[in-house]
Amino acid sequence: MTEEFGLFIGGKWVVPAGAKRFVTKNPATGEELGSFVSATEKETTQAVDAAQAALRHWRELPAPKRGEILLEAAGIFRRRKDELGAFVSKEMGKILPEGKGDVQEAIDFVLYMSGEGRRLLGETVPSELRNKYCLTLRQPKGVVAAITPWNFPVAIPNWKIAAALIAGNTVVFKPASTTSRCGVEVGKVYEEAGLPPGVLNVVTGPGGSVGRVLTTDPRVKAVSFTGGTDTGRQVYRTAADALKYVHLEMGGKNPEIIMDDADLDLALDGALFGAFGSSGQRCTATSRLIVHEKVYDKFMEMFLKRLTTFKVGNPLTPGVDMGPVASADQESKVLEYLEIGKKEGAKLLAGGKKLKGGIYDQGFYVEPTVFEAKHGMRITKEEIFGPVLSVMKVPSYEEAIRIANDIDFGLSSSIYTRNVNLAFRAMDLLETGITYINAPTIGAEVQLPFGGVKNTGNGGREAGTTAIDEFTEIKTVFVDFSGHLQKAQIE
Ligand code: UN1
Repeated sequence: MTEEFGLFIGGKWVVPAGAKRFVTKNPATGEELGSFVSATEKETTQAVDAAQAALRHWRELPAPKRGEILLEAAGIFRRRKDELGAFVSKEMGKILPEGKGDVQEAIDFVLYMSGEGRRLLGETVPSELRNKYCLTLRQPKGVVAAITPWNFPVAIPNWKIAAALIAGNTVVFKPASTTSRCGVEVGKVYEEAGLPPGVLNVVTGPGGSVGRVLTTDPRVKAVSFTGGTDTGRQVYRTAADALKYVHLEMGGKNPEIIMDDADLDLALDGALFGAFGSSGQRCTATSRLIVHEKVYDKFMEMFLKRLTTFKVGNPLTPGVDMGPVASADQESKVLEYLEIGKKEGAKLLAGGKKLKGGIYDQGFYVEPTVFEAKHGMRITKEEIFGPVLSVMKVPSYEEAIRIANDIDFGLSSSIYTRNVNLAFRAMDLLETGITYINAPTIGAEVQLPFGGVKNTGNGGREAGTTAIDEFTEIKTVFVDFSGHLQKAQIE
């Protein structure tokens, strides 16, 4: 019997009368993982009511006390790491070490934010007048919405939730429908940690109803969204009418450049992990490999040889390198791109098909695929979000940088070279929010800002020192203790 879950509103798990339901399924086996309420606009509004009602008390609780609750939550995530990691793997298909890594990333960030409760730094700045202080404070925005994707179903919600909470906001969290079980479990962790009722609300259901309320209700002051570019644009447009602050984290088409002086073994490990980790379903995934012509043949021979021992299978089975893609929708999108690649004349070097037979018939398994492509083909420009890598040969460093940048996205990039001058120039030249030197395009750490330029985002950065910027208003305060009227600017 599939376990049934409610909505977490005002500190209670509620099941509205006559609620419609949907189930999530393991993309490796088809096993059902839970049945969830498909929330309507009415219930989403109730969640906003609860968040609004909880705001005053929560924002007035001293930030270090809020931090103690986050510390508690981090401990619970740690205690439940293996179990939650398995939920991640079962619900979206990444292999177990990566499922646990997803939870670890949440733990890291929640811990980091719990300490932030003792900082939340403002500034003190000199005044142009005597006996006057000028300073800034950080204040919460109010009720904020967290709309999150299925590819990091524990980490990404926590990037938003923990940063919002430490700054004194209350949250309505809408997990991706595909990974509602992980979303509900995140809610349960905060409930167990002792978060007061209404401070975090979890609303499962479709973007149509839940997303509409979160982007239009005037009480929601900020919307933090991670997901596809089309949906992100729609969120931005809708929320613009109510002048909400919107933070968007969207797609990528991330290049790994391999120069002729690179350590090829290192570059190979990086390319495999970057391209096929989480079945390529990371915003940061390596989807383009740009290889210097002098090492191209040698590198590709090494790459294709390694790929023959690369194991695709059930993500819970030890030793498996890659699981299925996350859903039927993902599978059809990826398969469509495989056809597009073949039609536009890219040369298939490996993979290229849906996997069939045995356990593969129970799930959405696609072969790790490598195309030799020409820059400009659709497969080199559009985000596929699957295990599909386009490889391009270049004659020079300049051409590598040009191709890397000739793209609408700008999240992550990487270059393998031993030449320190080229590496440092690349840090400046590569048009992405994140650049790696001699490391793959994936694997950002939470204490550093995360985000991208171009169509990847709209200017903000999550995580790192910037994490709380998206969830705080800066209040400027002037304190005049001179006892008489002093006029700035006027002599
Ligand atoms: C994402 O794919 O949206 O840098 C997030 C990484 C991870 C986060 C990815 N730490 O690959």
